[in-house]
Amino acid sequence: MTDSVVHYRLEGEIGVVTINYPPVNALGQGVREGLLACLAQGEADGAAKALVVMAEGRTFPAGADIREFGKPPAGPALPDVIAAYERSEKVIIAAIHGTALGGGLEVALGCDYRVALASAQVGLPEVKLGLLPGAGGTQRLPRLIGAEQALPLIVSGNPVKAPAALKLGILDAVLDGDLLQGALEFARAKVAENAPRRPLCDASVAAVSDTLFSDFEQSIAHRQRGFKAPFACIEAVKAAAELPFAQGLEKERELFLGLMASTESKAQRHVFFAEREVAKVPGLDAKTTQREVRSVGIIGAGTMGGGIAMNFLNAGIPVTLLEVKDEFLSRGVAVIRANYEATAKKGRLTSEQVEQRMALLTPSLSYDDLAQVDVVIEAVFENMDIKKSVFETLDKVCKPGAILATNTSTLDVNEIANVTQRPQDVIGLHFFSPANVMKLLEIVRGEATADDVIATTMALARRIGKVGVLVGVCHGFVGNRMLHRRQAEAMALVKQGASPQAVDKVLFDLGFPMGPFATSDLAGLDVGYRIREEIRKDDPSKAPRTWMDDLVEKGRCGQKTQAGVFDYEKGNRTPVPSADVDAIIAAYRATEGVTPRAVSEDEILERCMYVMVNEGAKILEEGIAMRALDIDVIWIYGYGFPVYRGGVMFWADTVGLDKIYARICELYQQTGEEHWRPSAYLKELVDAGRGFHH
Ligand code: TC6
Repeated sequence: MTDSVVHYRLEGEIGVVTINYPPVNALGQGVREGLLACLAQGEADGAAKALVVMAEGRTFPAGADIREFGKPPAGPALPDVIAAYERSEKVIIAAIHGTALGGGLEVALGCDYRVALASAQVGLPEVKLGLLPGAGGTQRLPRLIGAEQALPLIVSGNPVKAPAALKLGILDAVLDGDLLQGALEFARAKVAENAPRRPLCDASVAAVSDTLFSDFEQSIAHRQRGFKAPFACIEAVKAAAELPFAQGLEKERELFLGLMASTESKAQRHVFFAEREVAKVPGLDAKTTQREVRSVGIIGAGTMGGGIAMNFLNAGIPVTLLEVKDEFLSRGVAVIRANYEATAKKGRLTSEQVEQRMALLTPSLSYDDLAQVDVVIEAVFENMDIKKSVFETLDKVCKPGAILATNTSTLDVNEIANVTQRPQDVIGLHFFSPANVMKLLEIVRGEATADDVIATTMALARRIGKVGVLVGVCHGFVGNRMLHRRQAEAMALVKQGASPQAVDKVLFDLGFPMGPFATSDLAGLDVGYRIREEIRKDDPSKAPRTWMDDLVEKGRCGQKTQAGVFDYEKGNRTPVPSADVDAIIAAYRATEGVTPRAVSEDEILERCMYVMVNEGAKILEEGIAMRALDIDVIWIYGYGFPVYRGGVMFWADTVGLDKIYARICELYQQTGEEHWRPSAYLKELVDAGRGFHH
């Protein structure tokens, strides 16, 4: 095994250690063993005056092998491997290409010099897995570039490109052309000038201001609420600044082991793999052909259509944007331009890039302009009759093989597909608002949707920077179907006696960016009101009146009217509890004959969350989502569920499915409500003593 993953050879007077462990040369046990063995070979090789460490394939090691985490450790440990390189008598040069991340960069920090191709990136992203760089990174990087520069790199986990890393002092040279030749040349020059070894363990950290660490902690406190790792990273870098190297390493290890055992890190590691796993659709593989996508048509230039269009323009894909009236079209195009110009003002786009993107946009008032596009996405009003008529027209004008997608958030994709003569080409692409920002894309497979249409849209999602999750057809699909259950429970809790702010606080404290009612205020209360009014016209019993209807009828439509479930000061998005709303709710309770009671925080948490877990289990039972991890990814990227809790279903496993199931049964008995009918799949898991994620 050792022989196959790390090799040693002599190139003139330089010994070269090469790692070859696809796909990303992760520092698994075999690689660690190989690195030690090859170091010993290089040290013993009298002809080798210096050593170069590099990797074959895509990249210099992209980190420790995450698949080994949580398993019994198998030696040699990475910190020991790095220490051996650092102690070597020979000058060692790390030659980097691709992404030297985490343990990969830590290996390079154990070398005396670091060179990289201009296209390479380096970084310590462990914090994104709920960890810290636990192989000496928090001690060596501050010794190399100073604590002030090391802190943001370690705490954000964001990689830097080679030219920036050179400026920071992480790299000693940026190379063009062939990496091996460049690294050999660099090594020979070091040998010729008798360059010294430069072990970072012998260096000290440049002095820092007294308040550096406390200021930094304060600066991230709001953004990193609920996360453990960023704060542990700061503590570890502080140890580097204050303690001798060996003691600093001990502190780093202690913090690292604490994080490794934490639920937060387990959750973040689950999300890392889940995010990659969602792209793998059982039944489809590399052999499934894909249709070519060179252009896209979008119907509807409103907020949603415009946002969807921006995704494709950003990815360099031409868009034809269709509207029924010139006035709507001009407004939609102007909003897109204004969005880009606002980004340019913040320095995140050049004005040339703005123009390049706008040049890819063709506004149109005629369906005929969609005749040659490869994909059409309909983003018109959420009404079945309107959608059907759009698809009837698309069926007539679009070329054979064009993918016809609907952005519906609730309607039956099969019913829409069946108005065309080509239901195999129809699919749902459910973007989340704001569509140019939110990373989630629910890809809704209809009964007849062809495999290559699924494969093409999954790949297209990735191309436009979205996380695409394949789901089946049902009202609200996965995300909104679960959300509707939570919203109904939140409303019921208020009806029974909880205040809206108490409900919001519990979910905010769980880690959501905002509570359900603040979210409703942001979206606008009138949207749901109009839908409920439509339903009531047909059958009032299908949408019983709630206290939220009373708010809307009193002109409280949410943030846009500075009054919704909460009050808002002009220009301030902070929700403020409202005495008027309390009175409206009290009057509503009185009409409904409800005597308010005290509702505990535990009850709020259980009812709002367990109802989603039960619905999620039913969604799995019905095959609407393929795996629990798909639901987790949907909640993280579509609804701001805290990453450090791993998604709704992962969270449920950490609470214990037996506990959740027992409470669901109790609530079903008490209320008889359909949404509390326990999921058969959930029961099956509980009986088998398993979790959603085994
Ligand atoms: C660390 O280093 C701690 C050190 C202290 C120790 C004491 N391990 O993302 P892709 C797999 S913590 C195992 O699709 P890309 C990935 O699952 C680590 N597997 O490719 C996927 O497998 P699949 C710090 C890994 O080109 C395949 O490789 N490092 C690892 O879009 C391809 O991945 C990080 O956090 C790994 N470390 O992006 C870096 N990395 O094909 C994590 C990847 O079976 N990695 N795989 O699904 C990345 O950020 C990206 O993978 C990338 C490549 C930028 C390297």
